[in-house]
Parts: sequence; structure tokens; C-alpha cells
Amino acid sequence: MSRSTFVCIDAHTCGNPVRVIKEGGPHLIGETMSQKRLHFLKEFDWIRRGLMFEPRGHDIMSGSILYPPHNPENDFAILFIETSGCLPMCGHGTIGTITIAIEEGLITPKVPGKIRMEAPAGLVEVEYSTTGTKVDWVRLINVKSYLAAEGLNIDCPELGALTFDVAYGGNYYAIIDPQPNFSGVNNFTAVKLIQYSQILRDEINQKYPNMFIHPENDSIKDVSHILWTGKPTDATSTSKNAVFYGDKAIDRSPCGTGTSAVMAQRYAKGTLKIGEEFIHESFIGSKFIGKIVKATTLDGKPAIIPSVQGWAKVYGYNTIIIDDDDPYALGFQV
Ligand code: PYC
Repeated sequence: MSRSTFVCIDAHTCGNPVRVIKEGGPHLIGETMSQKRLHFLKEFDWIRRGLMFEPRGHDIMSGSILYPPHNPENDFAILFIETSGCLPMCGHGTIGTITIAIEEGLITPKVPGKIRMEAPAGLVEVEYSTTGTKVDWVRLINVKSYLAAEGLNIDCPELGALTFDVAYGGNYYAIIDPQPNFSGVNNFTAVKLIQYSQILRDEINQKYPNMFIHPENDSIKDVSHILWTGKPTDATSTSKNAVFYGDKAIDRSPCGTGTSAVMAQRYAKGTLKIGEEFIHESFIGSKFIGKIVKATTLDGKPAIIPSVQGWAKVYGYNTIIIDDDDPYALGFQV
């Protein structure tokens, strides 16, 4: 009989959960965070399942584990753990993790106010601001983001034929903008969007096999998220979204990697310029401030370096036990 204990700190980023595993994370083998992510998925996925799924987590739970950096110039490396697996990059996860790590003294940045974080998808530079012991905001300069395909077609139950684009912002997103068969996120419930997204994600990856593979890291592939857009509720926002991830989740935050993907899509289509503010509203109305920091290239194709700013609040300390004698040690989903 064995029992594992995980000391966690819980927060939410603009409404979406982030659980940082402060103690109890496994030793991982690899020379990069991308290699360590694959080692974790092969040997330690039980930890993710136990801590993210019910009864210790829920359908929308996500979290992270911190590791020493592989390059001594950087501050730390991060593994994202989510109900969906281990994402190569997670924006709300980064904002929540940095807030927890600074407020709770888990890291001491080499340069106060700036952090160099190694994510499986690549190096992410972060800035943050504090008042006393609290972090006010976190801004991440994300990995190269790009529009991978535009004007693709798929049939959606009830709605009919839909056109969509695919963009990368640390994960691959199918972006469905308002069109004749889809009037925008405000006219749909989360339950409906989840039902459609579950079917569409599978169908998109079947219809377009091997089409979305990161040019520099082939462990990052396929559409993992569906991002539905629509008119913002607040007149000061640029756009509103509902981002589907995992099996049943709609992101409560505006989704950092999704915001990066949409900025890459808009930049490629000429509707967002370098330096222009892109205020992205989540399904519950919380906001991220996005910006294109600069234009770049990825594998010879146009790409951008996006920044995404948001806030997080720490709300609890949680020591979690996973005991072999628990029939739900590995969690479950209904
Ligand atoms: O903020 O990048 C993000 C994210 C991915 C999945 C949920 N949130």
C-alpha cells in the first residue's frame, strides 16, 4: 500500500483554476522541458489524473509543477498539467503560476520584475508588477505564433457547414468566427459549445491529418482547442471568446495561448497591427490585454511574438493525498 502527498497552492487566473504543486512533483529525465514533458506523460501521468480529475479536481482543473532551468540564464522551467494532458504552453497557467510563485516565495527571479521561464513550447519571458506582497499583473511574451491554415471547412451538428482558420499560439486552435451558420458566442450556452467542440475537434483532426505539426518540435501537433468568437459584452473589449479544452472545459479566462493564436490570425489577415492593443474577453467577461510585440518568421513563414497580460488571485493551500487503497486514486470523469 502506498500513499503520495502533494503540497499545492491554488489560485485562479481571471476565473480559471491554477494548482501549483509545490512539493511532491516527480524527478523527470530530459535535457529540455519538452523532453521532460514526454517523460512525465509516459511514467507519471497518474499524478496528473489524480490531481486534476474528480474527486480531487474537476473538469476545468489545471496546474503546474516547477523545475530548475536547463539553461542557468533562465529562472525556472515549468510543466503544465491539465485535464487535457500536459499542454506545451498555457497562458492562464503561466499568469497564475507566476503570481503564486512570487507571492509565496517559490522562486527568486534573477532580475526583480522579470522572469525567464522554460516552457515545453519554448522560452517565455515574463514581466510582473507588485504592490507590497501582492502581484498586480503578469505579462508574458509568448512563443512564436502563426496562422497555420485559413478557410477550412467542417460540418457541425445542428449548425451545418462552418468555415474556420487554424492558428498556433503555444497550442493549435481552430478559430470559428461569426458567419451565416454561427451567429457568435453570445447566442450559445457553454453546454452547447462543449457538445459541438467535442465532435468538431475529432473531425478536424481526422479530416486534416498531419496538417498541424510544429515546424521545430513535432511533439506539438493537432488541433487541441476550439476557439469560438463573437462580439464583446463590454464596448472597450476587442473580441469575446469561448475556448474549449480538455473534454468538457470552457476556459473561464480569455486563454493566453488562444489570445496569441487569434492575434496571429488577425495579423496575417491585416486586421491587427504591431503594438495595437487587443482586449480579449472570456466567456465570463474577464479580460486579457494582448499586443503584438514584433513580427518574426517561423520556418520561413510569417509569425508574431505576442504578449498577453492578466491577473490571478491565490485562494488556498491544499495538501492532497493519493492513496493506492482509494478506488478513485487516479480520478474519474463523468
Ligand atoms: O490560457 O493558454 C491558456 C489556456 C490553455 C488551456 C486553458 N487555458
